[in-house]
Amino acid sequence: MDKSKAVSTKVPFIEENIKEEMQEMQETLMVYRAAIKEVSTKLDILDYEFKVRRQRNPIEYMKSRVKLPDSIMGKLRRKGLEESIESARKNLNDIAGIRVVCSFVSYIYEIADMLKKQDDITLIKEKDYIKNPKPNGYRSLHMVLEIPIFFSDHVEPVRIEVQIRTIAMDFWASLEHKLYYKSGEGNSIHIKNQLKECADIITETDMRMQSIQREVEKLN
Ligand code: 0O2
Repeated sequence: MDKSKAVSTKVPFIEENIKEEMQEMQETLMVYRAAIKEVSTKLDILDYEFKVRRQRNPIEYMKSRVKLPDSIMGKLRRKGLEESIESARKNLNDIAGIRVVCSFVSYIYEIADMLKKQDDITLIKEKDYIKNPKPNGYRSLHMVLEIPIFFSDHVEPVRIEVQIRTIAMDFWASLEHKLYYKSGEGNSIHIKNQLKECADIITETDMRMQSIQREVEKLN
């Protein structure tokens, strides 16, 4: 058999496959990046409206990300689901994510309610880890929203996870994520207890800050 011929037919086929997969990945990223832009703009407008009408900015800062392919595949594996782009789009709610960091706890609920009221947004799922904190002390309001994205030839409903928390909650979650969250089992009870103690102190501080804010508002 002429080996050079066998190679020359196989390589273009593999290249074609890789090209197709890369194109699919690019299109998936495009869809989720568009959803992030859309929801971030909504949040920016709400923050701006607060500033103009009520002279305060409820949002301190926002962070957004599209989940990395490794992390997507890891999550599908942990959930026992098929590891493919199609399965990720069907089964995962947090490929696109926005974290909204607010000054006070009351602002979290105000921002969440204003988003949920918008006609083009559908609330798919909500987890209130502020009213019901996780046993490790994690607090945050999570919402999975679905929003239509208008492309040149079709409209696509896209899910995005919005996590809303205070500066204090974000401080704790960011450090806990680095120290503990994903390494999990290997950590001792002593470390767990210390992190939980810090979460309790932070909750107490958030509550005091909220009551100071109410006092200041009354004075004004
Ligand atoms: P990463 O790296 O931050 O993206 P479900 O959507 O219901 O199938 P899921 O995704 O576990 O299940 O939902 P949940 O409970 O709403 O948590 C999703 C995200 O919240 C996590 O994403 C973290 O960002 C954050 N989170 C949840 N629990 C903790 C915690 O104990 N500590 C910290 N620091 N963050 C937490 P990922 O994909 O796990 O990770």
